[in-house]
Amino acid sequence: MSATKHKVFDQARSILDKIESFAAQKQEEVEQFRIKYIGSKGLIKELFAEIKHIPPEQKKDFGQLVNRVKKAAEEKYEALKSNLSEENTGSQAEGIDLTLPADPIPLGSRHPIAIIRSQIIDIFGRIGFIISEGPEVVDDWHNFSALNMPENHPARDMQDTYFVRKDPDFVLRTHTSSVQVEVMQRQQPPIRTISPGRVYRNETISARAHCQFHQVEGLYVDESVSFADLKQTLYYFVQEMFGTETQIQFRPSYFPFTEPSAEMDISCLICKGDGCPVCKNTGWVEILGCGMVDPAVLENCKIDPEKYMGFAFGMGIERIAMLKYRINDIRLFFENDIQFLDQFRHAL
Ligand code: 2U9
Repeated sequence: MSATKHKVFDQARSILDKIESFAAQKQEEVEQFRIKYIGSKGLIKELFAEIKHIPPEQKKDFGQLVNRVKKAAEEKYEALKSNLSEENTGSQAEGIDLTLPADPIPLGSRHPIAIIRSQIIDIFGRIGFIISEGPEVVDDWHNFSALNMPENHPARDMQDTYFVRKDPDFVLRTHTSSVQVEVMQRQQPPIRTISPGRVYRNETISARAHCQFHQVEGLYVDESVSFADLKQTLYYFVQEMFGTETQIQFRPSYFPFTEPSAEMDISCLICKGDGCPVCKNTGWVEILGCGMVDPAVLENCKIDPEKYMGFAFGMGIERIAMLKYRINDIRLFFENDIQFLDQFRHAL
């Protein structure tokens, strides 16, 4: 093989290597590649021009090599072009106005139950109540027995309670009192705590009732706690939650875990007491239940009822939210309808 043959064959191979290892960051570099190799005055054109100087017996080999170089250059060029247009960089990107504002990312908003829950926690927090939380699956004793609901009590009825496991019984808590039972077991008075949380009851779902809802229960146990303390605490809550014009009234009631027990109404927010469909023309709307903790409950939780007494109350967060935001169907809270939820974007 002649020296000349070596030289042009080597040149062609070296060009092939360079083509294969070529990489481009910018569109201009791709264009430079095209001009250098594929263009009408490019290196591949020069290689083809060399063919006529190659001895006839080597023409076939050289021709095949040059065709390989040409094919490699064309393939590389196509690959470089599509890579860069995918990455959208270089001069092509210069056609894009990078100062344009980005598409807005839709932000979520707080759920009305979360908003009201925070407000309630805040209001009671200002007078020294701390938050207690606990599990949603609890044993029979924490949900019922400790709270003066012995085995055949109607509140334990299968209709109302979701059983998770039988014997020993575990249930989805029907109220957050189970959390406060645990607090009392752990800690001696003074106790001043609220327990917000989700509860479950086997109810037929309708505009007014759901099988899951949220409660806040409060508990205050100390050496000298009276019904007057309970009334004053709840009056403060109502003033903060519904405004200073709001009136309250108590009606006697019955709960197994409190004695005496009461339900508390507030003057109707809609008609201010004149009478309307929301208050069924009574001028009053019930918002919570309350009472003095039954001494038997204190005793069950190893707190001396001779030394200590307490008050407790419980309210449904959905009920408070429905009154505040004038919502007439409890199911809306659980449907995650964006149009419904979006209305509370500016609520807090
Ligand atoms: C302990 C002892 C007593 C909490 C109380 C109520 C009255 C009450 C209802 C309001 C609407 C439940 O969400 S609702 O359906 N609750 O009427 N709850 S007294 O009493 C307690 C709590 C804990 C240890």
